[in-house]
Amino acid sequence: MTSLPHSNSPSPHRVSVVIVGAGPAGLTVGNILRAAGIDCVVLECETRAFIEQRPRAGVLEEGAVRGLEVRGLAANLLARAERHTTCEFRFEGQQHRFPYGELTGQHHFVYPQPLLVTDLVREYADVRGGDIRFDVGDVALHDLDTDHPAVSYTCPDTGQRRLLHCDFVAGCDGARGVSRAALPSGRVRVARHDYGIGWLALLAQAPPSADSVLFGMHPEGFAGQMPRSKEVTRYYLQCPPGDDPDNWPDERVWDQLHRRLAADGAAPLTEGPLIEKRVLDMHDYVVEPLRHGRLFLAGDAAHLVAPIAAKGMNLALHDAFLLGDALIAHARRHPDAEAQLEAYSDACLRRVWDYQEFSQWLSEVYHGVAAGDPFRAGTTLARLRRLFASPHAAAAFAEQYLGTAERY
Ligand code: RFL
Repeated sequence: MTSLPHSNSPSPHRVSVVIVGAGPAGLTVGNILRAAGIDCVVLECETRAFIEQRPRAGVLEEGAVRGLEVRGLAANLLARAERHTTCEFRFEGQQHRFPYGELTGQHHFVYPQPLLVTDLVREYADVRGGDIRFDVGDVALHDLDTDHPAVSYTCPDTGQRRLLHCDFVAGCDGARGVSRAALPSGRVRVARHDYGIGWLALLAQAPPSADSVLFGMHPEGFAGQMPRSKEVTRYYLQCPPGDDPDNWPDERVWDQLHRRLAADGAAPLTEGPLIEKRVLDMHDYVVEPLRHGRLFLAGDAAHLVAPIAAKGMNLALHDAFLLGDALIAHARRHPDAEAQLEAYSDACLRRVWDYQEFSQWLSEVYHGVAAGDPFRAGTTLARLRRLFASPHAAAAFAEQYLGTAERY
């Protein structure tokens, strides 16, 4: 946090809420506030075209989609997303279909994150008339532990510093933003976990090779397939952390995908041009608490979950629903408003920790066979077999995979 700068804008502007970051979390908070008639500004350091094309997530839990739907934010998603009720584990050369939809009565929606972001920007800016400023520079947060915080930034057109006074700041600027860094050390705890594993994240311009998510547990490393659309499929290959994507020419990628996802009776993979190839180091963090004074963190700014269990965007949306509702209660002077704001952090963190634990459990399932340790390989295969031998184990997995527990 920095001290308040002198603004060279003609008149410092005042709004109720400044939202830093136009990802799923920030745009959802913005839409919720606009629908309630609360004035807010979204500050985004990238251009609109960039954020509407940035490829990332695709798997959404039914609960997150219903949360968007009741807020009028899911029309396109519900019309276009594919529904998934089954995933498939491949290990020891065999296919094992896992019908989690039957076990939970719910399903996943598969809808690429750039489409969701496009929908949310359009609804916020073009339909609900929200103020969003793209391509801003050097966002800085000020006076967060007073009741008159402010946010400054550099205007892309004039190069001048602008200052926005507000009642609250929503820090929704993802894993590399400035909001988390504005938290005073000593007042918050950041818990970290490093899996010591890398994933080569790939996007292939090709239809999915199977109609469900595939998890391949292989002695040479994990491989996964996540359908994104009829034209584009995401694949993952376990690799050393920090590996260079240049070590993975296309022929090596397809060779390893074929080997690691091979199973008796499985259709061959459908190859296509690889349009994204990047190495992700698998690590997590959780900030506690998610509030400092008038700053509330939401989404990846507050907690990063390695994409092992496809949970990050789901958590970001869950935070956004709670934060949006709490800020509305405050703006409407609801008697419970302060309690709702106070409860925000704990309510989010219970689900965050549950999902982190599930990701850690699933990481061992994915990677144990390739750990080079026969003991870990043995226990990993026992875990996998248990999913298909024990209805209780299967039900527990399905509940965690879809996030359907009654309480967190
Ligand atoms: P985002 O999406 O990162 O948005 C943050 C926004 O803030 C902007 N920003 C700033 N703006 C102003 N000033 C600054 N100083 C700023 N710094 C940053 C950024 O440009 C950006 O627009 O965070 P948010 O909203 O919290 O959303 C989180 C999700 O994006 C993330 O959790 C998911 O993508 C994770 N994830 C998945 N989650 C799922 O639930 N299901 C999945 O299937 C899934 N697959 C994935 C994933 C993440 C992946 N990668 C790339 C790590 C697959 C992959 C490969």
